[in-house]
Amino acid sequence: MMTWIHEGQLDGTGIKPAVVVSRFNNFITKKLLDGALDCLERHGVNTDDINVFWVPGAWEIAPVAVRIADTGLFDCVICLGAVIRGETPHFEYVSAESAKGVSQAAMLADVPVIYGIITADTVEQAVDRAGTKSGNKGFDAAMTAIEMTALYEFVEDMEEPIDAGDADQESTET
Ligand code: INI
Repeated sequence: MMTWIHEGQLDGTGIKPAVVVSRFNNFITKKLLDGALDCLERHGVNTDDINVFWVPGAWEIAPVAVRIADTGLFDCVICLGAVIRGETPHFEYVSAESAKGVSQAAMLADVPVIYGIITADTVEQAVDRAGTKSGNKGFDAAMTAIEMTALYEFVEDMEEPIDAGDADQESTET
């Protein structure tokens, strides 16, 4: 008896990522983008293979992400934005709908669509998550994208039954 464990490897060699990033609160989103690009490049992604798409606000991220995924030209789509609570209920709508939209895009797309939108009560909290106290959520989203791209590719190529000959680096026998 054996159990096969499958995990995507953190190797971005050869992958073609798209990044969708919103301009609203761009003092934060620029930092998220910097973090994402840093992560992609450190994990072997070729700079020339990265495409960045700017959109006005978090609301616009998911509709663009769906269309980008549908082109079939990219291996993953990384969504970056910053929704910061203000005095109006706008925050609730924008944060909830942008999260729902990215989730729907992820369900429908053939490639991973990764959620890297910060929702914060204060500017300080957003700053913390964009490269200061709490790391950089853009970097984290890019890391997730690399892992999920490898896992999707592995799952797509899987055949039944799995035997030792089918195993590659992503599979570990326990
Ligand atoms: N867009 C954001 O990305 N972050 C916000 O904090 C935000 N707030 O709070 O209003 C925001 N609003 C704009 C929205 O995303 C759309 O661009 C706009 O409503 C046009 O569709």
